[in-house]
Amino acid sequence: MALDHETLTLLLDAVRRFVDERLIPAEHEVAETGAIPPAIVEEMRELGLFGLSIAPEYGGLGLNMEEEVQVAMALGHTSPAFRSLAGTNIGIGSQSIVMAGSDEQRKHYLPKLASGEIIGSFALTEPEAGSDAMSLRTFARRDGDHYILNGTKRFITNAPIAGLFSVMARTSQERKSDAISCFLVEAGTPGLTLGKPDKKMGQAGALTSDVIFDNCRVPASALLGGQEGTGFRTAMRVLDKGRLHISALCVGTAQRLIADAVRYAAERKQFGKPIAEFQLIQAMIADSQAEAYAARCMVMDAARKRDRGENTTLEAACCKLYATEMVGRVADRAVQIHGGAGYVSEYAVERFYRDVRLFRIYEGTTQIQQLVIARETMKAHGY
Ligand code: COS
Repeated sequence: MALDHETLTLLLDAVRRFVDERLIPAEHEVAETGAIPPAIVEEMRELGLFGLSIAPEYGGLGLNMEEEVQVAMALGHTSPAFRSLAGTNIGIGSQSIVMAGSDEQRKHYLPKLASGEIIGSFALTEPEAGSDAMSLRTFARRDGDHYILNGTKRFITNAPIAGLFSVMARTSQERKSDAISCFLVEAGTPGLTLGKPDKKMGQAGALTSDVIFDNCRVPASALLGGQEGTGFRTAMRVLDKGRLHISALCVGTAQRLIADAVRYAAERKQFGKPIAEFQLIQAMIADSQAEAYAARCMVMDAARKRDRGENTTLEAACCKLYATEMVGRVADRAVQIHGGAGYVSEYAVERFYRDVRLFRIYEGTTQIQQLVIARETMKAHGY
């Protein structure tokens, strides 16, 4: 459902104001403490950020993709930790249920995810199954009216604070997509434990950990959509959408980094004038701006195509590949423009440089995007 123009403008203005007035001033504290202040979490709930992509009948804002990516771009202007908190409820932690849940599962979980009352988490990756998602080993054995889950999930975003996990597990040993099912497992279920929060290179305040299933018994009603064998394809569809959202986030972060770099270049004087007046600095600003604009155009185009109901597997992979690599280059140039100051933590560019490194890895590495793009392109040419 598309919002009317005025409502969308009001929403985007409110998010941009919230980012400028509340989130940017709290970035340093979040980086130092690794935690988002509870008052900010509450304000994020009130703004509706947890329910952006969930339909109004379940209490969400029901944004279409073109609208959602614009909000993601706005959120990209600040530390990714803030977006990450709501990000799983907007994306990978709720969309399995939106796309493939039963009516009952939707009615039960979506309102709580939309309001932010619970955090949703997506448990696909395992110690031995990263890019090769289909090789996952977590097994769900049917036992009467229950399933018993065993296995370990790794690097699971928001696991330490999640109330609900969408868990991809095998219901058969064969290597085929039909062998993988999705289960909705609530935190606190006996047999589900968490590892220690991971120590990461960046994105302090965004939490990840292992999720361990040791004879974890769940009712058969926890099977997503009540159907075995649809988990892998659902996970791929969820990731198609998630990759567009991450690409939008990268556009926003690039815009922030460009703004920081321009401000610094205007203030910093060398050889008797602001370094912004030197053409070699201007070249870095120009390349960053052109690339951020290209990524923005790609994301908006792909989002509109998705809203028309067309398949965007190819476009989402193109966006993820280009936008995440782009923001890596932009962050690198922003540090370069800051010179020595860019290498110390007094300036945000140092933190962003580490934060953005993750974008090229999670929700499918750059190399997986290349693989998907090549496959889809060859398919389109009848290969
Ligand atoms: N949408 C819907 N269905 C899809 C799909 C998509 N985007 N991509 C694949 N599928 C379906 C295929 O159509 C196929 O269905 P059938 O078995 O009915 O024919 C099935 O899923 C298996 O697909 P495929 O043969 O392409 O599987 P592969 O094992 O070759 O893996 C990749 C495909 C590499 C693309 C997949 O493993 C992947 O995306 N890996 C990265 C995982 C990832 O992003 N991890 C990040 C962690 S989550 S934050």
